[in-house]
Amino acid sequence: MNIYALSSGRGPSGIAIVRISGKDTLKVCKNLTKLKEINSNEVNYCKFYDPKNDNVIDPEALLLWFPKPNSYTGDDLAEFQVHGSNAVISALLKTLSEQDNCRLAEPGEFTKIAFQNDKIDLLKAESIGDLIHAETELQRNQAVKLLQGNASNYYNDLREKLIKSLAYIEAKIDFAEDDLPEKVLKEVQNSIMEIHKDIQKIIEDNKIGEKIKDGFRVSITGEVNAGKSSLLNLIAKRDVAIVSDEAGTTRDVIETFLNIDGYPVILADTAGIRDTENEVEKKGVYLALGKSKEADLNIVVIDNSSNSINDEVKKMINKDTIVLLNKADVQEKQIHKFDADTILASVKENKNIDNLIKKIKQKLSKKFTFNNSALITRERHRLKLNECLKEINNFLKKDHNKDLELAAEDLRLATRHLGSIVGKVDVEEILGSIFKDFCIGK
Ligand SMILES: Nc1nc2c(ncn2[C@@H]2O[C@H](COP(=O)(O)OP(=O)(O)O)[C@@H](O)[C@H]2O)c(=O)[nH]1
Ligand SMILES: [Mg+2]
Repeated sequence: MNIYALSSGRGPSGIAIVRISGKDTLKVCKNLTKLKEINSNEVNYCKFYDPKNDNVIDPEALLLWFPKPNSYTGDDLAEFQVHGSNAVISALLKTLSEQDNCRLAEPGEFTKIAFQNDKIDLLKAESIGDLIHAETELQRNQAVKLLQGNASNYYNDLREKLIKSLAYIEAKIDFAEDDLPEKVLKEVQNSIMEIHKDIQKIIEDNKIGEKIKDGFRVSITGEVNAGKSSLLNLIAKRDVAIVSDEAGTTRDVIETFLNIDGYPVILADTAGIRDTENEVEKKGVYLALGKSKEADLNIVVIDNSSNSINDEVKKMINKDTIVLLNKADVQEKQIHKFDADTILASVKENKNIDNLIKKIKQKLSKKFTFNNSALITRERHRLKLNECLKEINNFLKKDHNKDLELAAEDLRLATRHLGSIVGKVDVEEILGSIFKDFCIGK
């Protein structure tokens, strides 16, 4: 079967790219362009026709032809660059659908085939997905590093060390009678303990890789009518939340994804904290407290022009929070003091909000070390590493003079878990879940 899809975004655009991959690619190309000769790995200037009736679909187009195995998928592959109108794209896709053995690709199918043809490993496949979805500089940088293979190399090295240790142990089992020096076993144990330490270190990374991929959670909480929703709208540069001088307007949690100076942030506006008899608002307050608990950073907004502060809100303030004393346009003197980073500002007049943004970045970068080598970017990796650690622990607990064979099995399982991160073994079950998040055409 040959697969095809629009690989660029939906039109209208200057140029659209349609891809086809499979063993009949060249035949289809010739059929649609009427070219006798198609040069590989070169730009072929051409027209696209509907071979059914010889109607021209696009009179000025380009065709790139990559014979296997030197293509993205590892199979024969071609890319058509046509004018990016919806009508041209539709006509071309329809014509392709009428060719023998051609069907529309599933999401991520080109990349899945690349993986199956050993062009890329699983981590690379995932990082291609991350690069396509990257919205901020941090996300792009992380995806680029993964795509260049730094995590793959790291895991492969660890895995090879495990395999080497396993080989020694197997030799010891097979040649029990012979004189393998005692110190070999000791060395194996030391090496495994090193690996254990390395993996432990990767796991204790404060989830930085996942945070960069999915966004840091920043929650806006505080008193009613303090200007929380106004703040969200100002930072988001659009009206996401309803602003009103009626207290208790916001009840649901309103989240918006933002690029704050390169940092991917999911900013949440929540209901103001106060005692209320209204059932719906009560639920809102409950949700707000939950959000602030799970947030990576809390911004507590307080009306600087009001004299008293709600006790519940006071309790939310600590060294990890940022206090935004709002409405400085009404009261320019700071009348409340806190043992926390405090910014006196006016959302209404957009005064000092730039300092709030700086503070948000500062707090996040202090809490999370951006050491540029995040290795875990998905829960999948974390699960596998934990399983690997479990097996290593089982190995280390055993009496190697007695239970060497059972211990070897622990190591084998540990190796398998580590390998499945990169995609060395047992991958079928995880394939589906990885590639389904891709777009069609990639
Ligand atoms: N004077 C002044 N009013 C503000 C400021 N920020 C928000 N407000 C007003 O305060 C009221 C409550 O704002 P809102 O954003 O809905 O507060 P929330 O209940 O905390 O979400 C609205 O009438 C806003 O226009 C500010 O910096 N200065
Ligand atoms: Mg509100």
